[in-house]
Amino acid sequence: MKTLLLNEIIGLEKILDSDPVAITFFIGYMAMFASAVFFFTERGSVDLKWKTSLLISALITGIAAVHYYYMRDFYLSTGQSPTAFRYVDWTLTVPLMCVEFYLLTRPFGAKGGTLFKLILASLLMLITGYIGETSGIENNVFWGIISTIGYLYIVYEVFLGDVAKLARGSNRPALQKAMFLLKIFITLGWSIYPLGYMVLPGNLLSGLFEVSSIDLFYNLADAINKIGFGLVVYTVAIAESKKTAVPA
Ligand SMILES: *C/C=C(C)/C=C/C=C(C)/C=C/C1=C(C)CCCC1(C)C
Repeated sequence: MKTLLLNEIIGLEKILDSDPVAITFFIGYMAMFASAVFFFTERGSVDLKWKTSLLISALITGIAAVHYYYMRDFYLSTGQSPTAFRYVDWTLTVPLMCVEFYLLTRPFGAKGGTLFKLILASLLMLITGYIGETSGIENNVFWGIISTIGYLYIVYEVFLGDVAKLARGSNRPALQKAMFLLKIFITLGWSIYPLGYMVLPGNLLSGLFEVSSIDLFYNLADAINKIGFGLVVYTVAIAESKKTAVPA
């Protein structure tokens, strides 16, 4: 029993030494976990109306941490991409990121309908992306294109649609700065995902990297987007809370 455990640990060490993808699963897990604890405890430093936003950030990184825990094990024991875990994670966390946009612009008149459209678009993006990753090489590009339509709709909403209009009309510098940064996350940060998808066999960039490196793209993108997004929300929450604080 004891030697079995030791052998397992030594095996694990070897994998970690030689496999950068495995390392990013470990780092991703720890980083998500630490961020969740951070956002959750920092709820105490902001005004009441910002507490929900920080709670959502904590949920996004917390849900990701749990999935990274399982994805890491799955990858270590099979050497395969944990596609199902990945998409369950995204299906929970991407709509929550839409909720963050809604909460940021709600004081300036955001409507539930806008949130609904964002969530619908993200579900279209993720469900078709999952089909594309699992339904075989021939269908890979087709489903990728459908998924990209959902993605582009979200980009449109944030740059030109209701979300953009409300943020522009708000005359809150902190909010406008946050919206500017979130736009960068949505365009540059989120574009890492379709890039990773395109290295799958049969897709536009296939052969450029090893297939397993799709997880390298996804793990990097998750860390940037989930933690970075949360930090932007945190920054605006702190800035806006100071403004309204009553000196004792
Ligand atoms: C925390 C997780 C996030 C922010 C995940 C975002 C995922 C995407 C933006 C995925 C996009 C995809 C495409 C635009 C086309 C190919 C398939 C996907 C699902 C990888």
